[in-house]
This record gives sequence, C-alpha cells and structure tokens, in this order.
Amino acid sequence: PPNQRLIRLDEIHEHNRTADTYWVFRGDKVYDITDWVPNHPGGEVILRAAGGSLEPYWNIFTIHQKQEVYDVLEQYFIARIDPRDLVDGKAPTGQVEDPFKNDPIRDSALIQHSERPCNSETPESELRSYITPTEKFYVRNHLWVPDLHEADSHRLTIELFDGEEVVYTVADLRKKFKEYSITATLQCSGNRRSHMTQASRPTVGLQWGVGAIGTATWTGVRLRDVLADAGLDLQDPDEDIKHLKFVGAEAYGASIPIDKAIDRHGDVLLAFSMNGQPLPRDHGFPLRVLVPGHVAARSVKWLSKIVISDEESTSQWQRRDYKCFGPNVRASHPDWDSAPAIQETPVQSAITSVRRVQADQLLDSALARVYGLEEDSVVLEGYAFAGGGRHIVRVDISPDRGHTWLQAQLQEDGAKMGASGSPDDHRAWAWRQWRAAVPATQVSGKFCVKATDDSYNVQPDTFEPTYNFRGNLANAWHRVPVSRDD
Ligand code: MTE
Ligand code: MO
Repeated sequence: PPNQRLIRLDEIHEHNRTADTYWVFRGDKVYDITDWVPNHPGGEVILRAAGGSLEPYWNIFTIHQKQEVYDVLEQYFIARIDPRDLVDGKAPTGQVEDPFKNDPIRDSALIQHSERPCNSETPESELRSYITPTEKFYVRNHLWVPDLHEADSHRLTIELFDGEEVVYTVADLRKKFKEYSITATLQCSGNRRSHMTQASRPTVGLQWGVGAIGTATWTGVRLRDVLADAGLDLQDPDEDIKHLKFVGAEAYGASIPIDKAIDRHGDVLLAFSMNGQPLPRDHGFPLRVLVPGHVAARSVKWLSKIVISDEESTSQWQRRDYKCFGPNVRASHPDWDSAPAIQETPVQSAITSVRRVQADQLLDSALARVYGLEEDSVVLEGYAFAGGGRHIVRVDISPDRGHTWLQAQLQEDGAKMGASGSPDDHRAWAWRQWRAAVPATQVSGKFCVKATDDSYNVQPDTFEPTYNFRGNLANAWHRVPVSRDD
C-alpha cells in the first residue's frame, strides 16, 4: 500500500527497554508490543528483545514458534522496515547477549536433563541422606541464572494493595527481622514424570526420575513479619486481598494464597541461606521464597518483587503449566482456567536403593532384629513426603508386586522446628527417610512402595487414573524390578 509506513532500524533501536514504548521486529515487520508486555506469560523478560529482533530469543525460547504466538504478534503490527536496511528481505538480527553465559558450573554428579536452561536431578545415591548435600540438590531453572553477585545491596520491592511500594535490601531484612531456620523438602511438580510416561502415555515436560526432590535447612526471615512491617494488616487484611505474587529477577513468577503467606504456622520464609551457607546461585542467591509444603514451583528464586494482589500471578507457571487435567484431556486444547494451580502436593514415596545382603553381613544389625532376619535378604531404602505439612504416618513395602506387604522403618525425623518455634506446631515440612528388609526368598516380580500421610491420604496404585498430559504430580506406587542392584 502506498501510504504504508516505513521505519529505519535506528528508530527501532531507540524503542528499547529504557524507552516508554517498546518496539521489536521479525523479518521486515515492526511491532509495538508496549500493551502486550503486561500480558506476556513469560513476564518482563520480553523486554530483553525491545529495540531489536525477536528471532534470537525465539530460537532460545522455542515455545514461541507456533501459529498462536504469530497471531498474537500480528495484532501489534505497526509498520515495515525501510528496504534500505534490509538484506535479502530481512533486517539483520544482530548479536544478542547470551543470557546463559554467566550460569554457574554445576556438580558433575547431577543427572542433566537440559543444559540451557539447567535442569539436573539428584542421583539416587545422594537422595539417601536426610539433608541433601547442597551441591547435589536438584536444579530446576526455567530460564538463566540472573547475574546477582552482591547480597547486601540486592533489593526486594513489596507492592502493597494500594500500589504503594516499600523496598528492603537483603541487608535490611537481616538487620530488621528475627531469623528462623526450617528444614523443608522441595519437590518439583514433575518429579517421577518419567514413571508416568513409561507406565501410561507420553507427557509434556522434563522426564525426571526420582531425583527432582531434596531437603535442606533454610534460614531467613518470616514473610509475615516483613509484610506486617511493610504495612499489611495481618489481623484484618482487606478482604479483596487473595494472593501474593512473587517475581524472580530473571522473569519467573508465581503466587500463593494470602492465607498461606500470613499464617503464623505457615512458615513461609524469605530465605538467604541453605544448609548454613549463603544460597548457591542456582538455588536463588541472594534471596528466595521458601513455601514449605507447597509444590517447589512457588518457592521463587532470585526474588526481586512481591505484589499483594486480588489475583494470581499471570505467569504461565501459575496460570498454565502447573495444573492437572483428567486422563482424557489432550495437550492441544486444555481449558487452562478450569483447573486450579497446584499448591500443596499429594503424598509421595520412592525407592532409592535395592541391595542384596548376605545373612552374615546382616547379623546383629538393627534391620535384622526388627524384621527377624536370619537369611540372605534384600534391603530397600527410600524417601516419603507429604505436602501441606502433613506427617508421613506409614510406609508400606511389597516384595511381590503388591500381594503382600510389610512396614518400612521410618528413620529419625531430623527437621528443625517450624518458625513459630514451638514443638507443638511442628508441621512436617520435610520428607522421612525409610528402610526395610525382606528375606530374598519372599521376593518376586517387583518391589512396590506406597506411603500414607496423617490425613490417611494414599498413593494411587497405577498411573492410568491420574495420567495428565503434563505429567504433573506423578505419585503412583513406585515399582522397581527385583533384579536391580546397587
Ligand atoms: N524461581 C525462579 N526465579 N526461576 C525458576 O525457574 N523454578 C521453580 C522454583 N523457583 C524457578 C524458581 C521450580 S519449577 C522449582 S521445582 C524450584 O524452583 C526448584 O528449586 P531448586 O532449583 O532450588 O531445586
Ligand atoms: Mo518444578
């Protein structure tokens, strides 16, 4: 069309993240995405592309390469690029800074599922201690690790319900508020997803084994104390306040219900250390939220902002990915809004070791006494965990595909008290390690494990009834071949 507006590249470059309006280009087309930014499921990360080409980012975040996304973009079309700036009909995309280039080096014992972003699980051998060694703790990053190197000066902004903002540096938090330590298990929503896939049908997501889980003692200040100081009335909050949104420095976002955030027994921390050391960069340095009893996706790392709100976080990690649908619902057209976001998690357990032991090696061991063993046996180890602060009351083991059962020995509960400090308030925020032994002659088929929590919630025996296309909350009985040895 003759009156088609043409724009020079230099002008596009001016509409970068420091400008009032944000322009991007793709091919020879220019888009003003200013109005889209607040709706972007990935959050403000989109601003990295402002003033330049979308393509290098879409090559990293390949989720964008589909018609639905192209259609959204088309709504923001404003002009074409002046042909004087085109080469072969396209504008040069230029070099973009690799956002992953400053990611930390990881422990080589971690089992890597993806490198950029880093998604690595803990090997079974490291899942058998009550506290998971920090450097072996699973890493689940959706994006890169932001470049934060100074703890004290890192700023946390709290946006109150009326829009007013209060800022604390990490140094302020340490100075102003009492410190608490809580031992809590973090479990990814996708832990054991590979088992669901193998037993049922394909699922969308990283194919984790039993190691997208770990336990640490986290130290920080209570979120409720900080909210009260910032001006939230904990006794009588405005009744329109429903959620607390968390924003990570790299753009990740999630939210939790306000009741959990301000509950005196909820033990939500703004944590700055993990097992007595400053948080490692992969685990949120210098500040993360720790939401015990909830799916780990809510424990936002590299915390930079908290928003007191009447609605959930608009991020894809709140409104989409972490939801379960019925076994019949296909990946193509879920009604995302029809299912609630996962918060507290269901009861879970796994076998992390199967070992044949000769009778003479077992003699006099506590296990031999408990189980009255005098013959060659198989010793099993594993973990059991319930969300919502519910205690594990029992772990059942079957040596023969679920025909006969025995109870595993729950190992000592090594958790630090909840932040209320009272032993009576001791919620179970952490897993229990367990152990069991059976005579080798009783073993046939597969070992199974299932746990029961203090509300008598149990794990489903198979995956088919809880199959969901995203493979979330895979918690059917863990079945392990008897021949396995390690
Ligand atoms: N926070 C930020 N800022 N970015 C992320 O990608 N991943 C979430 C959560 N918090 C994530 C985040 C998910 S899905 C999980 S399972 C946990 O962090 C993983 O925590 P970890 O890497 O310390 O084990
Ligand atoms: Mo996760």
